[in-house]
Amino acid sequence: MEEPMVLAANGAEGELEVNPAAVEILRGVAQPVVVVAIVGLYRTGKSYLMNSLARKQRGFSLGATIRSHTKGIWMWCLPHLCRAGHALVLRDTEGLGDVEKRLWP
Ligand SMILES: Nc1nc2c(ncn2[C@@H]2O[C@H](COP(=O)(O)OP(=O)(O)O)[C@@H](O)[C@H]2O)c(=O)[nH]1
Ligand SMILES: [Mg+2]
Repeated sequence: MEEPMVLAANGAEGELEVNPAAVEILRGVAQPVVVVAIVGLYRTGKSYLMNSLARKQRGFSLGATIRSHTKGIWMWCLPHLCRAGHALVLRDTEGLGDVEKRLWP
């Protein structure tokens, strides 16, 4: 994948919707997979760390303001950088503690 894509996000009614295109990509990975996922408070450098693990300057979108930036669950499938023949699946998640996020529809 050239860049990350959304794996799951809230739909109009607040329910979690899975992106079928992302599932297709995961189904197509034939190599053994190493998955690294991150969760935590928003604006704590999660997306930045995930880009660093991919050794990329860009990728998962970074927040430039105090607002929560990443929405839903994102994924990025790459060749593993040090384990030959393995795929690396990075998962970046929406930060916890966003005061603008509604808890109910
Ligand atoms: N200088 C520096 N900036 C960082 C670091 N980690 C994150 N940032 C910056 O902090 C802001 C929030 O980071 P982000 O990864 O979007 O946080 P997230 O909401 O947890 O995903 C962005 O502007 C990042 O560039 C770090 O280790 N060093
Ligand atoms: Mg983020």
